[in-house]
Amino acid sequence: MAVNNSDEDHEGDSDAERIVYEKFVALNQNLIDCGIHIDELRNLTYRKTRTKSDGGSALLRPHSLFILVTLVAVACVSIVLKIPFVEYIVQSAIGIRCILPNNYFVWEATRPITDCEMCKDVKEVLVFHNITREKFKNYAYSSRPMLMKGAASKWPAMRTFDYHFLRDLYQRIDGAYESVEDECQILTFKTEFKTLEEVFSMPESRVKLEVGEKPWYVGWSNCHPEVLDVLHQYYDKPDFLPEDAEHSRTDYIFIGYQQGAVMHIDYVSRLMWQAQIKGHKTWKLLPPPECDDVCSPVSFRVEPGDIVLLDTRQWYHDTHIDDGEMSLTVSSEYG
Ligand SMILES: O=C(O)CCC(=O)C(=O)O
Ligand SMILES: [Fe+2]
Repeated sequence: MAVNNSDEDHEGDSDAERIVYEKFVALNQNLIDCGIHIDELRNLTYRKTRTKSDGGSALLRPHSLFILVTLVAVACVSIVLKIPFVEYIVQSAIGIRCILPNNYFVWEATRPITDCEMCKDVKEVLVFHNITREKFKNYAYSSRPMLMKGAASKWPAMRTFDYHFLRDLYQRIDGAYESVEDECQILTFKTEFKTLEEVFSMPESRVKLEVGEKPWYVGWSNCHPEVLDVLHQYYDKPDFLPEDAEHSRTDYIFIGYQQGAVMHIDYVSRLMWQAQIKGHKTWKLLPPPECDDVCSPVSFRVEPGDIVLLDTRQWYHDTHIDDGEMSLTVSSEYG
């Protein structure tokens, strides 16, 4: 398929080409909003011209590599020197989790080509009620998005966790804030926050998103042992997961309003489970671009008490919270 040189030059494209182009723009909208030109993204991520039989990782063409190396260098220097504009672009562009391996550009340019079998027949999320470990065994390690209705509804966290509970926890445990900066990670999406301490210092009117206040949505990993000990008094890993599954030692919390996470995939080593503690959230999933021809987007809404299982390494995902509600989730990885 021919690659156009500019955003505007699309006359003569077939419908299929236009759809692919629009999808590409949608996937990368947050980067485009940050001023990254569509051609730079396309050089890094566009892989329609490759066939599956190429195998191996994606675009390691010389000019892509040059742009990639330059972007990574700029990212590192800007973070070290704290150059605000570039830092902002880089932070907005980071998919999720660790900066370097997880830098959106790096991950996009080096991730392996997906085997589209993983999404070929998936038209919707697979919903289970009262799932048992025995029944789950057959699905446990598939890339099929799954929704376990009400599986967390009896967790004490459902009655206890909120912004103030988490704030008090972080304020009273020595070294808790520092642990997020030094060993864990915070994802601040479209907000101006830089640290968890700033998130927990916003005025009450913004916590409640009163009229005139700016929406906010953040996520962070919890890796301080005392913080984890307290959190785990209120929930445990879902009981339907296989007994011999490996679990991540850090748990994530995502909290906030309106647009949740922007469209991204994750650089992680395992599958993800996420329990919806508060609020209703809609997940939008897109197959990787190389599977556009055979796979479809999937969307579903979760309620408090539901647990989502998702291969966030393969499915692009974004989230949106119902208007006027605060969403709060806990999540972790298993594999
Ligand atoms: O909960 C969200 O809004 C996004 C979570 C996410 O991106 C993840 O767990 O990988
Ligand atoms: Fe994610």
